[in-house]
Amino acid sequence: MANEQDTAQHADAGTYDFAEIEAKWLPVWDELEPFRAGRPGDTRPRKYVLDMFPYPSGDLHMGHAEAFGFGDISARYWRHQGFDVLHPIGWDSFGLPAENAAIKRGADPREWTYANIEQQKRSFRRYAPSFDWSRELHTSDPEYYKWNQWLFLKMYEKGIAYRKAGNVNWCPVDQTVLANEQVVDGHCERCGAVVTKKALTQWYFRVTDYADRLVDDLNQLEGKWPHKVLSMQRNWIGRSSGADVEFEIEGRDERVAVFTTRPDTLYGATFMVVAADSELAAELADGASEEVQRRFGDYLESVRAETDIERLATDKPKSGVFLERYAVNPLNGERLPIWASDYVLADYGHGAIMAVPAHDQRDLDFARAFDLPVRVVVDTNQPVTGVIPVIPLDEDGNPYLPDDLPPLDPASTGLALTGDGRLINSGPLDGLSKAKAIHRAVEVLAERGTGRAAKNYRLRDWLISRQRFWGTPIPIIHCAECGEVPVPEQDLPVRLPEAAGLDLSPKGASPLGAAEDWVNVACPNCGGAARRDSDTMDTFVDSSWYFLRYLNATDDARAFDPAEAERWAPVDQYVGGVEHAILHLMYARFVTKVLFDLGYLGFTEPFTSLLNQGMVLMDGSKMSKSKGNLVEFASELNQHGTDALRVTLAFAGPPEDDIDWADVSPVGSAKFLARAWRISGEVTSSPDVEWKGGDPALRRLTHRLLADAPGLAEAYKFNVIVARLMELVNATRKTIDQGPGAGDPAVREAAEVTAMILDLFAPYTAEDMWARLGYEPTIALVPWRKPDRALLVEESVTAILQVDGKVRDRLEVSPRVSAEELERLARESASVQRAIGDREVVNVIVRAPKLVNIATRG
Ligand code: ANZ
Ligand code: ZN
Repeated sequence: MANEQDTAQHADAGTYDFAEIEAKWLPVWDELEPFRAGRPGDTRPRKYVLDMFPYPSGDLHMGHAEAFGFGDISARYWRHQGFDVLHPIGWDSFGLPAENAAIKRGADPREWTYANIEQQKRSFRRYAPSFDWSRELHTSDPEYYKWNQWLFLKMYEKGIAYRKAGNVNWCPVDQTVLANEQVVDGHCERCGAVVTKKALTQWYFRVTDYADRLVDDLNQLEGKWPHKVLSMQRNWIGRSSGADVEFEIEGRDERVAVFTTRPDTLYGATFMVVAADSELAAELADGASEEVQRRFGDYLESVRAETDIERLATDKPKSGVFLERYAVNPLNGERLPIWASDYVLADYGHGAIMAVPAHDQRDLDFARAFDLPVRVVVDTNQPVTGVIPVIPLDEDGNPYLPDDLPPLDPASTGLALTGDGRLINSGPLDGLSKAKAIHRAVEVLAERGTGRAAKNYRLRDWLISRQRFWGTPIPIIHCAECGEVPVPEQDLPVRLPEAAGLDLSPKGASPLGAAEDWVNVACPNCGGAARRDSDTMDTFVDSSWYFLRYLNATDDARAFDPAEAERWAPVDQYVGGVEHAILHLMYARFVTKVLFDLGYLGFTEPFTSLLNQGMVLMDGSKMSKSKGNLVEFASELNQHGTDALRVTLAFAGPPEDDIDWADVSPVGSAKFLARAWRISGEVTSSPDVEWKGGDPALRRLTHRLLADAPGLAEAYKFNVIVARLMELVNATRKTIDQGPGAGDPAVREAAEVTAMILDLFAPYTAEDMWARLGYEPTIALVPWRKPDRALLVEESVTAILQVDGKVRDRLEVSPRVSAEELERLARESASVQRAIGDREVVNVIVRAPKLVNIATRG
């Protein structure tokens, strides 16, 4: 690391002043616009590098600094690799937080939002990500949200957008509905309130029609998206395979279907359970005695008061009401009593289940609570090929032979048998394994016309309407005569009215409904008096396709240009927080598939590679004002400068890991930058110097970095590149001070390569170094130098192999050979083996790369 002495010794090289350098280069970049993508005639191959766009809730914070820093490393890297890189920026500027903040401060959400955008823009400018500013967009501009409305209408035409009444998630604090995805463990994602259910008519997008594709296409992303995100997406869609089984109900014409993943256990069904809050339960209760009707009514009321967390809690005692009705098992004709309970959910599968208490824990808990029969149909003590059964021991410690073992009894142990085994008590299924029995049961059901193979999904349709002001108005007009009438495309955008005069505070109905001048319109169809739909769209609609809008952000004739999409999209590198692992990514993937089906796109996945950065913490926890551990982006920037901040973030560790700001050293980064920068001022050789004569050791280091950095950058090992740059800078310093000196061509070469690679992390310093080395701006466009293969050949060192202190062999090895590797090589040496003979090795000392000494006895 640099020290005071360095500064003194090399005073002729100038003093590194980040503020001066920043002020010098910003205007130059503004003038030259080196980051403008897609200029006419540009024939470079293309890359699309995208950062998840920010939400303007105040100034940028350290999390932004990190995420946008990583995105910019990628963008700059590909530019040096000779690509025309599209790296745009915009704002996700609609949404509840802006509205709530506006309500709190009595301000207009519009003014509040745009003021924050301006603030963030100013900070971005200094931070200098290589954005193409000409494509800037704000989702709250009518020029943008017009196309949300267009997208909605396209989906409406196809039946993908639709309205239905149902029980929806309701946040009592924000007074608005929430999509399932916005309910986290039963709480509102935004404000943390416990989410309740409310019966409302709402707009939905039919994501469930795309469920299979949303799962299957994840295979395309394997290895390119974080594994964790892929599995979160899979779990969220929650596809399970099994069967729909139809049961006759005594005294009812229509059969009732249940979804089961275990049709093999049909002979073990001993009762049926319907969701207490389903229509079916109400209907079945209707036919029961008055006593039962009363008990059911009371029970239903208590179930409605429960949150989903309470309902699904496994540790809570089971509750339910026997409805005095019976179903008939389609395979064995058995009568099954029907119960209503809360543990079956109304909106999953068919809202009813066949209960198999011997093999399903929830059913077993229920059966034990209400004394219902338990019948084992899969003997998990009987071995099945490929499965090693757990063999218990008898009193004498001898293993039971599996054949001797009676099936375990869940009714007394309280533990359901979920494992594999042989079917028993199951007529035609007896003797089969679980997998075979599932298959056979489905065949039998199909033959009898009382069931079929089925898939089921946890995924629900996307609820997109919100009862709030600051969002995209839904382009539908409700007419008493004509019903739902889409706003004609030429009338788009449906602009938001002014906020002034409207009461924005949450009250369960959209504030837009009170904007009389706005809401009352003539029906586009019949001309009669009609009303606009007063709901606005979930802001995840805005962000589901914004990456396409960047391609021609100012085009007012269409949402995006399919030809440009063909040219640039899908996004090659997407960078953003893992908090968007489910919601945003799922919706963007869905909308991409919709646009593909509509013929606007030629691809089905929007983001080819995904990098999720970790969080920036302080003292081990998330930064927050209230905890008093907030590190302010602006003050860090003032104190250390953009480049030191960016280098610190990149150097802190793998980008996926969290960074604790307490553990890093922006001061150290600044010293490293100053050291690199000084070297560029000391170089005395001219730009046209012949490299060949330079110090070979330094040249080797330079070329090894040129060769390794691309692989490292593409594997997101940015911290390793920074470490290697530090190593190179130190070696260059040594060559100047203790070697051939500042005039050596290798010093110039190392300084130039340092500047070029440093541009990924410290663009100001790199640009200034480039100028000091005698070049014109901008360094961002300098092509990556080809490493000289001849310099990559590893030099080798001689390792001495000793046995009991006597030299027995010599080996040429890499200077970076590991101790393990060197020991292995030594033990493989024929001379060493001869020297050891049949003596016992008692100790091995390895001093890689130079020495191995093997001590023997015997
Ligand atoms: C009989 C059975 C026997 C089941 C057995 C499981 C084990 P996943 O994997 O989550 O899809 N189920 C079906 N609909 C339900 C609902 N609306 N509410 C609560 N539970 C429901 O789970 C499917 C299994 O969950 C189904 O398979 C059903 O129980 C239950 F040994 O049917 B099973
Ligand atoms: Zn009409």
